[in-house]
Formats: sequence, C-alpha cells, structure tokens
Amino acid sequence: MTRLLPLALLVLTPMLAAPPAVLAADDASTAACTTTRSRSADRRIGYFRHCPDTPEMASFRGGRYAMGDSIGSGQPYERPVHEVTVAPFAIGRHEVTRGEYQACVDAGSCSEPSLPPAASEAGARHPVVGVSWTQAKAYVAWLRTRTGRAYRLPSEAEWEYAARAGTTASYNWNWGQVDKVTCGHANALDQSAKARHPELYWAIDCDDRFSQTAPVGSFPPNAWGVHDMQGNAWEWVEDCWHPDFTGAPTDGRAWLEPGSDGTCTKRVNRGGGWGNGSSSLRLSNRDADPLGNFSDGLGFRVALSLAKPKPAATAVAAPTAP
Ligand SMILES: [Ca+2]
Ligand SMILES: [Ca+2]
Repeated sequence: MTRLLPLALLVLTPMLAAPPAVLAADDASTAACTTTRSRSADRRIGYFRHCPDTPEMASFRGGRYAMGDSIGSGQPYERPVHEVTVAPFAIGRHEVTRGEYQACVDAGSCSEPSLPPAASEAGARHPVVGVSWTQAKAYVAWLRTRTGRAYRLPSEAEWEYAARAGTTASYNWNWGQVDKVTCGHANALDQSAKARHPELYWAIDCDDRFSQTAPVGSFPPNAWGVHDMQGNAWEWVEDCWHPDFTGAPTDGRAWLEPGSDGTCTKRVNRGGGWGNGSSSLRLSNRDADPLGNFSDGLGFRVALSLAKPKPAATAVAAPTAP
C-alpha cells in the first residue's frame, strides 16, 4: 500500500509491551484522580476524563453495523463487508495530543516521539505523531497505571464503528451527498500542504489552513462527537494486518490471529492523514505498518471497555443512540 506521506518512515527495534491488566472500566478502587463528566449539547453522548492529563473519552453503547467498503469504491482489503457487534466502549474524542503524551514521557514511562515536530506542529494540542505502535502501547500501559482503568488501543472494528457514527457513506460529513474530502471537514493534503511540500504533485483544490498536523478538534466532530477520525493523523489500532476481512471477528474484538504471512508484525492504522487526499480518508480505508515504524503522519487514540449501560443520569453515561 502506498501512502503519499508520511515523509519519513524509519524502523525501530520491535518491543512488545506487557499485556494489559483486566480492570472494570468504572472500577475506581485504584483511581488516582477524580473523574470529570459532561454531555453533548443534545445530551445524547456522555464524555468523561479520568485525570486532568489524560484524554477525554466519548461513551458508546455499542451495537451492530456493517464494517468495510459497502460503497464499492475501495480496495479488496476493505472487503468483504461483514456485520460486527460492538460491545459498550469509550474512545478518545481526539487523537492523543503531544501534551497528553508528554505526561507519560515526564513520568518516565514513554520515550520521546522519534521525530521532532516542526515549530508549527509543536503545540501541546497537536496530535502526537512520530510514535510507533510499540510506543502507543507504552502510552496506554501508563494510562492504566495513571487511572487504574484498563485503557488500550481500539480494535479496528471499534475504530470504524466510532468513525462511521451510523453512516454507510464514504465520509461522515456528507452522508453520501458529496463523495470527496472538503476543507471544512477534515485536515487533508490541501493547497497549504502542497505549498509547503512542493514535491507533492497534487492536492485537493482548497485550503484547510493546516500544511501538516492541526490542533485536535480544529474540524467539526462527527455525528457522535468524535473529532478527526478522518484526516489529521493516521491512527494505530490493535489489530494485526490481514489482506482482507475473510474470517474477521464479528464480536468487535481486535483480530490478533497472525496474518497470511504467519506473523503479527504489521499492525493496522486507519483514517488517513494530513498528507492524503479523498481516497485515503474514506471511512473504510485501511493501511498497516510494521509495529516499530513511525512517521510524521501517524499517531493514535485510546479506548476503554465499558460495563453495560447504566441509566443516563449515573456514572459513565452511555448515549441513547450511539
Ligand atoms: Ca491540510
Ligand atoms: Ca485521525
């Protein structure tokens, strides 16, 4: 598979993190912080943050959806479309930011990103990029220690469920009406990026104001209140790479059985990034990289399993629709 950017793709020595401890999502017995909660303006979606320096999360009941390229415009590895039932979970409202990742670095539990940011991308609210899958795993291991909750990377099925927010279209902002990336909805390879990187031979025909990463939340959220699932930074997920969805799990778990090469050294990443155009930002598009690779366009967000929904007025609230 070809990704126009990241510009730099290097290889680190693979180093698998220890498997996560299994903790109940609402088990506060080891919590180090006070959880803060809020709801979307229409009160359908519950948000929470376990510690001031940890990511804000959006809660979903889970449900059944069609995963993969139901439009027919994608690649064979985006098919077959298959029904998946996702259990209740929470996912970061944003990509993990540089500021959030730095808290883990400061604690001595994460290594610095392998690519220093350009001055214009160094702000704490920019997504952390230049981190390998292994570094992303180290961050979620630190989150488990910091919060006492079983944070992890999302499964690929959870990622697509949250990204689609109920739509079967290619993009969650137009529901099939305009089949391309628009500069008002996602940070993609636009005219400002082409001006900064003249070696690129094309870009979408508008200016989204961000030649590389944008601070998270600079673009509107999807229908379920989650930002930048399409564009800005590509996002690592837990799953091993498989050449298509034949035999994929239908219960929303990460697909951890080895791929056709007999290994799980390549991990999936999703969503497209600032260096990509319309095709790569499609909701069903997939890519993968060796777990030690990193690039200036590849980051991640975190997830957390939830207990079955409680009444909306209590605890980690689940929205009525998602
Ligand atoms: Ca851009
Ligand atoms: Ca993204």
